[in-house]
Amino acid sequence: MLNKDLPLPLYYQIEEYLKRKIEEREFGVGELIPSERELSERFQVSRMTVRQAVTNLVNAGVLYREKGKGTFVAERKIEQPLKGLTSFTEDMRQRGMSSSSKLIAFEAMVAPGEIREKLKLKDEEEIYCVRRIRMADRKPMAIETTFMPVKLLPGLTEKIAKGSIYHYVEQELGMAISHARQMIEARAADEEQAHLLDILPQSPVLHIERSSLLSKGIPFEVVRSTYRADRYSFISDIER
Ligand code: 16G
Repeated sequence: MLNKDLPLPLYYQIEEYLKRKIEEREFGVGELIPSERELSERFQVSRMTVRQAVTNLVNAGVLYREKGKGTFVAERKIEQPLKGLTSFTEDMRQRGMSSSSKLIAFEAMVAPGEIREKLKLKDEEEIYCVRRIRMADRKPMAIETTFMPVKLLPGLTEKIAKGSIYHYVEQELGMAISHARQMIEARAADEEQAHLLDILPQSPVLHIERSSLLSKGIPFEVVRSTYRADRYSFISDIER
């Protein structure tokens, strides 16, 4: 029951109630939750209040709506620790999920200015531009555009790019990946990203830019990724 004397808004208390039911698996993944009418009767609140709670949970990726059908429990988000320089393939394997990639672009080109600077290349040096949709258990999670100097990975092929690039760099080429700097920011999906990620345009996404170095401080990749914010959260442990 809701406590009207608490200084917590009623919609917030309903959100907590729904989250608890999901955690206790009373409402399982993919199951329909009670309708707005049922919830407003159960809690003796207006449908506006219920709608606010449900909308907040939809925006947080806990629930999803299907037109004409109702509101359902979403799969749990992938919680990605922000430590350890890991690859998508490793991250998925660690979770017992399958990883695959849809290759949407693979080309060699002269590096555009900004990328050239980040990869510390000379004017005419070429890069590979690899664009992949990264899938976990066959569902699209992220779009990743990777720029790598051709001179460091001269034998890169489409087949390799469909698998793990980190595996290729370390196991096949014997180079050590050692360090990366990463920036994460919130964005809204544009039409193309939404189409590729199977979400609605303007849905929240996480834009990540990673620059990675090999052991001697040699830059080997700049990666621009767009992650589905309803499927991913990034977790860091912090100490004081
Ligand atoms: C991760 C990295 C990406 C890297 C890729 C290699 C982020 C947020 N993540 O997706 O930078 O290029 O792994 O994965 O940038 P792979 O070895 O499976 O090809």
